[in-house]
Amino acid sequence: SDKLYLNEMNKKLIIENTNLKKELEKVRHDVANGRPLRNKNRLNRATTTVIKQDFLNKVKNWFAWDSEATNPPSWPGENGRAVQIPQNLKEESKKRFKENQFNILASDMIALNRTVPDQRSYACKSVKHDQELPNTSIIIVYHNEGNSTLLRGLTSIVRNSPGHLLREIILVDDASEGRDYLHQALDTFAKSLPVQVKILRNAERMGLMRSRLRGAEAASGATMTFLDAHIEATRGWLQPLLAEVKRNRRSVACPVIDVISDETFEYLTGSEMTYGGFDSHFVFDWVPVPQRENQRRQHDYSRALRTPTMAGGLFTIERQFFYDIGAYDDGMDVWGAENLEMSFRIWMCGGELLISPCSHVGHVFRKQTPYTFPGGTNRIIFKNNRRLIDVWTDEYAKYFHKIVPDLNLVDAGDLSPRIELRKRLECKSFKWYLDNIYPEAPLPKDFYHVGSVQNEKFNLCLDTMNRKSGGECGATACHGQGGNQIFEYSKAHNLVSAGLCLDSAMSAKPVKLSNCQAGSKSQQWDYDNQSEQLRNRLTSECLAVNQSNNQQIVTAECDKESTVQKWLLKDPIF
Ligand code: UD2
Ligand code: MN
Repeated sequence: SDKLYLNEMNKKLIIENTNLKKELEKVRHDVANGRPLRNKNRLNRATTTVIKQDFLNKVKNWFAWDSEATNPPSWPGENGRAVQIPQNLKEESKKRFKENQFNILASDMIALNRTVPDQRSYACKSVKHDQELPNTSIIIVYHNEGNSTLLRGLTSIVRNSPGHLLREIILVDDASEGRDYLHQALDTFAKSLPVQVKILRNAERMGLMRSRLRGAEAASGATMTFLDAHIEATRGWLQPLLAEVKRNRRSVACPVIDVISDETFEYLTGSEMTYGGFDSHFVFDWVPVPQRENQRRQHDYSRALRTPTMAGGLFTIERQFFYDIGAYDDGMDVWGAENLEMSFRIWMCGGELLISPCSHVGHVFRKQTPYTFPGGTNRIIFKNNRRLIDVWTDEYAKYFHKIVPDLNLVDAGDLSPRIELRKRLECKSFKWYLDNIYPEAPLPKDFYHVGSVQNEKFNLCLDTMNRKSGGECGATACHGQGGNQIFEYSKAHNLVSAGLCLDSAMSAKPVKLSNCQAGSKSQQWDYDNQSEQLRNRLTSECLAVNQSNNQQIVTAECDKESTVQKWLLKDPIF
């Protein structure tokens, strides 16, 4: 029976090269020489001593999907721990980082079925889920994905999901290049899983949006769950997502996204106190969950958050509702903007977007994308953003085009199908979305003026110079192109640009850009129409061009005659 067992394992083994075959021969030899392998632990032990680490990894994979199997806690990465790269492999791991923009060597050292601590908070432990949940088709698209990350993701899904809820797993290979392991070896691995796996392979690069559309067409589950290809699902992750969709078929549910370190693959619990928003330049951002939302859910931290936006990669949606609400914009390419597009669409057209705090999935966050953007990164990202902005943001579209003038350099393609969709679904306005779903959005809402702030005499305009919080505000020749010269003069008397407030805590000093703080006097300015001065409420001094350094903005004792203190609010956008 040991031999049978070994044969059985042998069948499942993915043999990629003859070296591994030789190693397997060694194990066979050991068996023949009276070193029986009675069970899988025994096999693990035998293999640990007999064979090389890479072969051991293959052996581990045979059992990976078996949720009963656990690994010795000393194995690399177990219990979500960080992996230590041995000194002699450090060089190589650095060199190979760019293949995936994460440390694939660290990932390779971790068992496919590594344990990760249960991520659910105390509040979640007492939640009883409906036994009859809709099933789901998992859809994962990838272009040039790492091997062990993809396989560990699949393994974690199978191990942590009740089998009857997994209708199937659909993989869409978006024209990966080279990477032999994504072919026959992946097919073999997929067959070994106790769930149906369909692998679709794009003949040409379709980008993540159209790849997901292709995956969705092949799905047959009641719901669809989209995931990135470098994730780890954790205990109990699936049921809360399905429960939200069952409660309301127009709900789209995201898990909390935990962080898998791109360097060490340490598993770090994601925050349940942040949810999805966007920054002043309309890029997805995590933002703190406001008090109003915690009050709405009556401080029950097991209840879903109504999130303004989603990160984009991980969510469950009813299959029919996905189409009802407009699927994806198939005019978007490669990467970017589809997450906000879908978020706005869901809220504005009658759905709801949620984060289930009781569902946790880890994701390897990368600092850069490892893959190419055919046709140029900027062109693609600006195009996708135009398709988002021009269709969904009404009067704010003009504002975005002003603060990101490069948007006007690209052709957005034919928008009419999406505009048509918005009409057909009778979606609400973007203003409604801002007022009701995301009142904290870093966009001008209650203002006297949005445009440039100009000193006519010197032809200088306030300019953030693209500086971050803490940097000095500057002034440059008025160019009328918008961008960093767009300032909001708000009803709260703040001068705001790129989400930062003009701040003058000390008299006669350069004026800074700081994070806006409601009520902070150093950030409040009174505009006098007559004298055209901007007077700071803390110092009572006036905003002035620094005469010895034209690029700099200072405050000075107010003097109605002084030409450096005269400011006009010009070029209104709204
Ligand atoms: C985030 C989302 C991602 C997507 C993106 C915006 C999470 C965790 N991830 O970026 O899902 O919404 O924001 O567009 O929320 N891919 C292809 N073909 C391509 C390019 C990418 O199949 O041409 C795959 C890629 O291999 C990966 C997935 O699409 O599996 C997402 O790409 P990513 O991981 O580079 O995006 P990420 O996590 O930075
Ligand atoms: Mn990703």
